[in-house]
Amino acid sequence: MAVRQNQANLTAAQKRAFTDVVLELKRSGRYDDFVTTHNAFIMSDVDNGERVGHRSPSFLPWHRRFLLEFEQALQSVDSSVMLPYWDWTRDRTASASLWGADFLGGDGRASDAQVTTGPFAFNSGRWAVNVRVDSRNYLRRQLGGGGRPLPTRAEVDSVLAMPVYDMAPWNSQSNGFRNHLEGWRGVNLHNRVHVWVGGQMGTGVSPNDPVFWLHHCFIDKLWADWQRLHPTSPYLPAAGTPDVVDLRDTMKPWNDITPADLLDHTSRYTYA
Ligand SMILES: [Cu+2]
Repeated sequence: MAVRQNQANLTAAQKRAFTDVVLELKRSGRYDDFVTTHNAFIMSDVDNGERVGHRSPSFLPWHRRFLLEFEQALQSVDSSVMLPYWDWTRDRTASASLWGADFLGGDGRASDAQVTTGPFAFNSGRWAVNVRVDSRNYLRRQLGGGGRPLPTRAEVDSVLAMPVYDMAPWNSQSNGFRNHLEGWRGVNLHNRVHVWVGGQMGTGVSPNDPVFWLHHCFIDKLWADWQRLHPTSPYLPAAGTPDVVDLRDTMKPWNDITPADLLDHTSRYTYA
């Protein structure tokens, strides 16, 4: 069975396999297609108009499908590779093994935030930032530079305790689980982690940093955890909502999959 593991438990060989496959997708050009797609949705998802990937109920199923597509791309290169997740409530400092030179590389340097260690450092010659919002073509990070620390387990648990999936107006103003997990309201989980990493992770082209996938894999796991805690709480809204993906509406850009198709992840993968 396909199991997504905590990144902290990966063997050296598993880390190597993951980074090698990510680098191969980058070399072939497929990686940057994912960055382009994510940025297009960040730019077009708006609170008072059509919204699909972010600031809306479909934030969670949209990213679940996006991660599945990326994971399938990884597996087309090496069928043994699964996405790992980063539990940032536990591995919450710049000295975590996640940021080792044998995995994602470390913090950016002081002068220009450029990552200079690990396989994704610009000076490795294999990781140029091509889909970008300014002229800087090197991966940047400023771990912890945003001021606030990473969310705590108690903050995560306070959000997991919320029994209603989402609420009108189904955007960044909403109460309910989805918007608290996404972070526009309340203690702020997902958004705060993007800011904590800094660099490209704080922008619409955030998938330029491979940690994007590990962060969203943990967000996806938290959705699964929430479902187990609230087995009778449905995805909302059910039907007839303008500009918003209802339970059985198809989602762009795929147009062949609905939130209802994605509620149960267990046929595709499980979490260790
Ligand atoms: Cu994100």
